[in-house]
Amino acid sequence: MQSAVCPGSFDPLHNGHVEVIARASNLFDEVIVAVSANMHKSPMFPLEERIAMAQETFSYFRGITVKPLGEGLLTEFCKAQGANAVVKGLRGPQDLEYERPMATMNRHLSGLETIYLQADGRYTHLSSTLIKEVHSLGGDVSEMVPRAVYRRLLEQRG
Ligand code: COD
Repeated sequence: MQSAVCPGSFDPLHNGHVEVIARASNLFDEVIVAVSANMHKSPMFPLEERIAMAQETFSYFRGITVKPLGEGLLTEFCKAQGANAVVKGLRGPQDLEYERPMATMNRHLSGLETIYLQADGRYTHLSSTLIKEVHSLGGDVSEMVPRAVYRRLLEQRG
């Protein structure tokens, strides 16, 4: 069985993430969405809530599971899960510049391969950071995030 891991902070998950993860699930028997606890900044949503939003969203998909990435190395997580590849979405050259050293490091550490999927043109402007900013300033992000996320964003606004 060929398994891949799609790691990220997913703070919060948005439709660009969902589209890439869904496409990864067409290429692999199993896709594990690994939600990172190790955030450089304090997240808007705690890990448990980011996991719950992803679980609700991907419950409608076959072959996709959601797990906490934990505090350790991605390479160790992949080994423990029996996954032989990591799948990342690329919006453009800046994403590639950001991802390239991590991919090289992961291959150096354990031979883990990284596969890049080009982001769909409908979603290349989406980032969790921009979505949080637009929402906090009163903008409508309902078309940019899954329903499970939008509901929680509205709850946060009160
Ligand atoms: N369309 C398509 N894909 C997108 C879009 C979009 N609009 N926006 C983002 N993506 C992709 C990103 O390129 C990324 O591949 C993925 O979605 C997740 O995005 P984020 O922003 O939620 O995730 P990051 O960048 O915060 O996640 C960083 C990791 C958790 C993957 C990284 O820190 C990591 O691997 N940590 C584990 C510890 C470790 O092993 N460190 C050493 C690394 S060498």
